Amino acid sequence: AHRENAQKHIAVFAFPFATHAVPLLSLVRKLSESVPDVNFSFFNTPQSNQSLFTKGNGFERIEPRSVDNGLPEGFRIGRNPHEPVEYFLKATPGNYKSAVEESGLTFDGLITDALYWFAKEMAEEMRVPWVTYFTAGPRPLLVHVDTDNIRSCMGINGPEDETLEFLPGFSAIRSGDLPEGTVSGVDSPFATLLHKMGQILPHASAVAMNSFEEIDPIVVQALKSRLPNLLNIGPFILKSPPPCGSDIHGCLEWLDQRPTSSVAYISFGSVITPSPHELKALAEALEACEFPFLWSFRGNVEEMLPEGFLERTKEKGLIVPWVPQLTVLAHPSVGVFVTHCGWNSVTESIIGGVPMICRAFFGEQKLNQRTVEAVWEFGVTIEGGKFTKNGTMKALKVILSSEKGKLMREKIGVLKQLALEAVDTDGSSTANFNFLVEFITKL
Ligand code: U2F
Repeated sequence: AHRENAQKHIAVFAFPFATHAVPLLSLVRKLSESVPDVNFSFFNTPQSNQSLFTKGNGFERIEPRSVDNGLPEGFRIGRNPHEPVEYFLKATPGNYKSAVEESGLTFDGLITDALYWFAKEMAEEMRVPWVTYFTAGPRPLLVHVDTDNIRSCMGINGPEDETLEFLPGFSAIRSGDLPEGTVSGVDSPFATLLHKMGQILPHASAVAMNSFEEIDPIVVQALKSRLPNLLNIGPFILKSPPPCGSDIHGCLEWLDQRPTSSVAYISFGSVITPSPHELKALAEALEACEFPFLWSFRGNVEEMLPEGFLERTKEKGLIVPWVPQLTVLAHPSVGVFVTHCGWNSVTESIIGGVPMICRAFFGEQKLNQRTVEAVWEFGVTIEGGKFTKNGTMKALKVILSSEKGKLMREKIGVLKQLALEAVDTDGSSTANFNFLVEFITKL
């Protein structure tokens, strides 16, 4: 699709939920800085685009364009955070097809969230290359690419404690740690989406991912043998931090006044709020032990936390609706991250060198949790998988005041160093990113 003397134009398809569109836009921003003669159309829901494109500069030559979100008229968000995703998937890929048609543009390339397996066929119709971006880590990607193999070795709905000895680097991973939809709940729309994605990704022109090769060498090697054009280009937040990191709630100043490695930082990402029961248990544990805490809390604090909790803990705790997480985790006062193990959070914890207390909820979070605990050994899974007062206190003590905790900090420090080296001038992620730039330049 080469056109002489005309600017090239690339279509980008974002997935508008959780922390998918943010890293994709960061990648596109960085590409637009590196390949100056290319325009990008960023196809996404109006809601997601609105939050992404109001936050600052650096967006020249990136045009936000709307796709239908598939929601029925008058839809109101209820308790189930997955409901809008299900509606959206019903409207996909039709919504992207009509948005591309309506734009009236001719494109020279397609970059999409890796979830969009249908983009392969669209790229073929458009006669352009298809580059995908996988926003989580290498382990879930290997699971998705090898789903048929895993199913034939383990069967469907088998015992949860069987380990995956047959998959490179997976001997400590149990069936129950796999993303739902791999060997149970295999008929759900999202499971089908991931399964198809795994089958089609080997045929993409390139699979970029927000990770670095040294993070998990055996798994990355296995992936490379299945995905010929795998490009680990992360942690991308180090290359292109999102322009929304201001500290309006004064967290950094508050952290400045706490001792080194003493603070528990708590956040459950952009989708999940734990049940009232678990929130109560977590709050009680924080109140009962001596450690200071910083909590990024979505929702009404007064209603959702125990009565009087705010007042009683005001000396040692700070609860705010949003923190600049990357900077917070890099602050020397933070000693532990209580996390749901979303990939961005795990990565940012590694960059900060902060051990984790893991309470995974859905998707690939359990796999991340198990990897943190049993492969990398710089974190613990909360006892019984859910917050209880005692279990939480125990985990906080292990990490913040035991020799084991110190060792975990040393171990995560090693990976932090490797992450920094990967994005350095002669690092592996830089080389992979340059390869991608060259690929886009030649379109
Ligand atoms: C989904 O994950 P989430 O969006 O729930 O969580 P993360 O991947 O951990 O990303 C949360 C991001 O929000 C930022 C934080 C992360 O970059 O720095 N943030 C912040 O800046 N301030 C706050 O107060 C709170 C959060 C999904 F659930 C996961 O399973 C996937 O791994 C993930 C990526 O695909 O998407």
